[in-house]
Amino acid sequence: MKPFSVAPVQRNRTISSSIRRATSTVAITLATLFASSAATIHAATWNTLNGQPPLVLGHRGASGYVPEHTLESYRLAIALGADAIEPDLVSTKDGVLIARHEPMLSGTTNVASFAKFANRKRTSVIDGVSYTDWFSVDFTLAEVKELRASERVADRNQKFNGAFEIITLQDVIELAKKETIRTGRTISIYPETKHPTWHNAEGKPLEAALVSVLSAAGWTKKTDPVFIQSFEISNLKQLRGLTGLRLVQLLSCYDNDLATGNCIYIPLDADSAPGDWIAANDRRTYADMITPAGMADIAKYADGVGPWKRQFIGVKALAFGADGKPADFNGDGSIDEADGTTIKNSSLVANARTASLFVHPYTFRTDRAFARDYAGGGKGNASAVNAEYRQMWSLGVDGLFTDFPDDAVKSRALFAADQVEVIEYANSSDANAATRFFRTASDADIRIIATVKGLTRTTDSFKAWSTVQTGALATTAVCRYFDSKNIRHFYSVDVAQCAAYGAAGYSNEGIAFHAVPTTGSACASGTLAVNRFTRSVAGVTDERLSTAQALSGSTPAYSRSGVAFCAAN
Ligand SMILES: [Ca+2]
Ligand SMILES: [Ca+2]
Repeated sequence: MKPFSVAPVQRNRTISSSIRRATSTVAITLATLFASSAATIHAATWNTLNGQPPLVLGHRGASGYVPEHTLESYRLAIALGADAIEPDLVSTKDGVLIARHEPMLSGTTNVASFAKFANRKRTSVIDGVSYTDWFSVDFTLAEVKELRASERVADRNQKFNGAFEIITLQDVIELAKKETIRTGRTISIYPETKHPTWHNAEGKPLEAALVSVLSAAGWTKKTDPVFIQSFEISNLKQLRGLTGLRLVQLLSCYDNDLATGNCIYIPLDADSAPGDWIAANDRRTYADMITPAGMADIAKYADGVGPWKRQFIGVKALAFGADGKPADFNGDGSIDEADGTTIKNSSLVANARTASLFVHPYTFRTDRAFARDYAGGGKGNASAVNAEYRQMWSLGVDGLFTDFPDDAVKSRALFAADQVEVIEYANSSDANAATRFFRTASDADIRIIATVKGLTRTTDSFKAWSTVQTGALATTAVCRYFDSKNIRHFYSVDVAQCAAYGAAGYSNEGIAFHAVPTTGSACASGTLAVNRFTRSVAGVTDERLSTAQALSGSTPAYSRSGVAFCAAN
């Protein structure tokens, strides 16, 4: 991982992706179903350490939307459904713990614009790396309060730069307590001690100050809504002697090796090893800590681990050049994770579980490029975002750090119900709204994203089950075929029609989702009718599916031809 940098990111939720809805002579009939019988509605059982749903941890708040580590970022994370908010902690000159990701202040504040602070700039070495910057330990809290926060990532929202204050750990605690009362949900805080060895060298140790503030808040034991995390080891062992609160050992590596899908560990590298090991010239790395023996050692002083996701799910290139190096598989001009597919590259999760340690991986970002096996990949692709979360829920992680808590919360809810959301998009430039697109969590195609522009999400959406529901809610598989020439997809619940698509040369992309078949005219309790509408335009039958009873405003008009299937309500 890269503790001080975040790669350029871009967020584009509304036009991210879409699938051309059937514009064909689809004859959806319900004569042939893939239904089975017996049993009841299936819902996910959580494969977590305590059997509870995994926690959504607001990484630096809701840092995908507003500047990180501000009161506004934390408040937004809570509003978006996060279970915990994460203040990274560094010290001021007067020993107050403030929420910043690193002691260097120039990356996320306007400190460089203050002439009176110009002479505070200096060089300091942290975990073996030299930085020339303004450091938090050289500023009193009163001086820090003169600064304003700014967005770290160039491609994220810049409009709040200069608007928000730098806040203290105490501010975060007060917010969490107030919001716990207001929302009726337990809002936990997840403080991280940043660079404890460096803080010690600067004469500003973090541990006693942290425990003092948390104890004053009434938080001292494992059942209290606090997790304390650190990339170092000795300070966690020290904290174990100072508090009964839950402790989390963070883990990391230098980078993902796209050629192999393995995490790269380099001795004495700031990303590959704890800072206290680097300071002691100890050549072990985090690779030594993710083994069964390493996890057993961690369990002696900590309650869980916080690994980088690439330490157990790597991304391996799908194509290689003549030089044997990863190639630009998707042809977008750069070589990155979007040119690869995910592979399991270690037994980290199982090893942690064996040692009774919970696993809270980081960091999940909607506005990053995704590997191809995440629903075809694509930056900001809603289906890929959901697919990555689903992989984590399936693996049984106990929580995860995300910059976009709303996306994780939504994915968790769908996974719990074993459902996928089906959303309709419309081509806004089409006055007749003739071009409609549905997208599900299992749909994806980067070719579509590159080709189709100007789409807006409509209000029409429903939920379908990703796996077969048995018993009273027996489901039918909805097949999906792709026409690469006209960039469109065809869906059908009719086996014969699905076969006809294949015969017509369309590519079979598998089962799109499972829906509940209609039996008679009404949908079963707990389900929602998805109606089928058709019209003829220039001799071609244009079909739409909608939860509406009628479609208006189009010329020629659509006529309803019955219920296509029942979806989850
Ligand atoms: Ca952190
Ligand atoms: Ca590429």
